[in-house]
Amino acid sequence: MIDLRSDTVTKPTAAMRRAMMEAEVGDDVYGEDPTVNLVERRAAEVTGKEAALFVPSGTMGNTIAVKLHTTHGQEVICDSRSHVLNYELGMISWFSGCVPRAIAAADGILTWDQVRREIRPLGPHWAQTGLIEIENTHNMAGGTIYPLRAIREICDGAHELGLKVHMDGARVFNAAAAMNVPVREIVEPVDTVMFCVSKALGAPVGSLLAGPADAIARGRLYRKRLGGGMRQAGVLAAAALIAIEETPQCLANDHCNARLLAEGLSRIPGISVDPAKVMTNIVIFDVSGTGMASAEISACLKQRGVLINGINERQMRAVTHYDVDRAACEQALEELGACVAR
Ligand code: TLP
Repeated sequence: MIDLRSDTVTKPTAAMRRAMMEAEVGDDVYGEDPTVNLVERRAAEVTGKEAALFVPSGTMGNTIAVKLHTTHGQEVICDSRSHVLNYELGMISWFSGCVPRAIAAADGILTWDQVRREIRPLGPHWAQTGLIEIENTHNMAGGTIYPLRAIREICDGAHELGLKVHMDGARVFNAAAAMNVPVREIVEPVDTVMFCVSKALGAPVGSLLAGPADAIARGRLYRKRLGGGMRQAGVLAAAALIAIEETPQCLANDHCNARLLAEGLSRIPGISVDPAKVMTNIVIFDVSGTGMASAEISACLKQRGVLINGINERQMRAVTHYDVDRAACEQALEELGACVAR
């Protein structure tokens, strides 16, 4: 199967499997797992933050971040297609008791001007703004990247008003590879950042939440409350370390393959996508011109050995990663062409 459903499907590399086998471990709830401690230190270093927390998933990392920065009954400003709003089972409300204040941003990229207009004080009718959340790269907008200036402006504006900014940087390493700047430079202005090692970086499990030491110490308690005390998690942290050190160099290749896919897709009648907008490893394309629903196309592709999911009736998402090479992308295009031509 050529699996383009997500970069979450990547299998651990041989180096990761070796490191997992040889990992030194201890009970991380006691803070005694040396490999977890190492990955947390390394994550703090690469993000330029004081401390980091190893969590089982991106969802848990975002959930803890929202909880750290807000109190019950506040609003969280985010983009209308953001992962925190649409794909985390309402955790903003369920765990933190907050209401999302969604802004429909072009390409998923918020600007300070848009954010500024939605900030509310506590009033007779309003819930106070508690946090601003930005997603970089933006998944459902097609792996789009925040310009450094936009991040800086949002953070400067927010900080002046005493507000915090959390970055869902599940794929911030993809942004760094595409922009050719270090991750720490991208995340420098934000208060906290979550990044996933389990996506394009290829580790089997895990994400890291980085930020100020006192916030991360409080986050550790929320992680335990959420059932995220993982004990001998060094076996996972070992793979995470390899993911952080070794995979970033390979991401440019995934981005080339995504561009190749987008260019091929744009030549298939009935499919529309702008290849120039594909900056990283995610391609969102519109199939409405084919007269087929995305579910029909998915089903046809599956029979032909290709997995690509719809994100709604008209749009589909293909995500490149190290387990799908250029030839496989070309094959996927051929099968897609055949499906829609029927
Ligand atoms: N994204 C998954 C699905 O949940 C959609 C995917 O296949 O892309 N932030 C962003 C931007 C994400 O894309 C994801 C996962 C998460 C957070 C959550 O990470 P996990 O799945 O580890 O909870």
